[in-house]
Amino acid sequence: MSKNNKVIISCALTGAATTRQQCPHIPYTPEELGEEAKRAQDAGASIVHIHARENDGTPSWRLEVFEQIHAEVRRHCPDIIINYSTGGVGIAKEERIKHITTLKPDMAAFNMGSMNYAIYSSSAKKFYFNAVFANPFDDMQFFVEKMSEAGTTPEMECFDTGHIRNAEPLIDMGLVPDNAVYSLVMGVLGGIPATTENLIHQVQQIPQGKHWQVIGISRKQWQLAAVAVTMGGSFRVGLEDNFYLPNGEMAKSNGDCVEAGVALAHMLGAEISSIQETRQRLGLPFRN
Ligand code: KMH
Ligand code: ZN
Repeated sequence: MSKNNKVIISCALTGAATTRQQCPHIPYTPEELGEEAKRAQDAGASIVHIHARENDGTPSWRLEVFEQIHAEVRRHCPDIIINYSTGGVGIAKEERIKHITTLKPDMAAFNMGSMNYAIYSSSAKKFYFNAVFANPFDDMQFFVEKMSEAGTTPEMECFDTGHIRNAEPLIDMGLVPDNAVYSLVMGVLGGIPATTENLIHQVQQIPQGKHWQVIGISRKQWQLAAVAVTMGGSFRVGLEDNFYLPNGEMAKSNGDCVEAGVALAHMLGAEISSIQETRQRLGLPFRN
């Protein structure tokens, strides 16, 4: 594998939909997020993707909480690439963007279309979560314009094939910067299933030369990460998307998740991109 094609590992530290009843190691507070960012960085992650929570774990959009998170992550990890969530169900778009316009992070998740978004248990025969994740084009245009004003690079989260295509009109309008990253989210109920064939199909839809990563939900993440590495792509790990290590044990920290990702990439003969290398490759000079 050539040196300029090193694997970029992102780590999604916490998410918003899961709780410590499911995994006791999920970070909630700004202090915990700072410590977990450090564990992820020390293990080899160059990007951390972060949602805010209140101290009891409920999702938060309060600017004060994001400010505390920003300070804690920067205290532990002075130059790691910070990527904040903008995804929320039933939350006004202005609320979902104000931490971006204020804190101007390196990157932000840019959700590329509307969909059903559900978690279903076949043993309980019921949905644990069942919502419409609404991202109409007007809202997408609003989000990408606000990111552009903030100088924040969009990480385009594509949950299905149509979402990759949804980038086209926005690119045509000149709203998407050249260094925007394609994230292929796979395995959300309501989006594309997490299979190797589907990942190959998704990658074929991406314009030549664009950087991409796969975001596999649940334990399928490891198989998809391996396929991504062999195709020259990158991947995301972390407790937002998957609690389990390849051997089936629950991860005890985001550092464990990144460590397993690094081992997987090394096993396939790939090298891991450092923070500086990732900043250079994605055109993300240090700002704050
Ligand atoms: N939980 C991911 C599949 C966002 O944060 O804006 C979706 C996500 C979107 O990461
Ligand atoms: Zn997220």
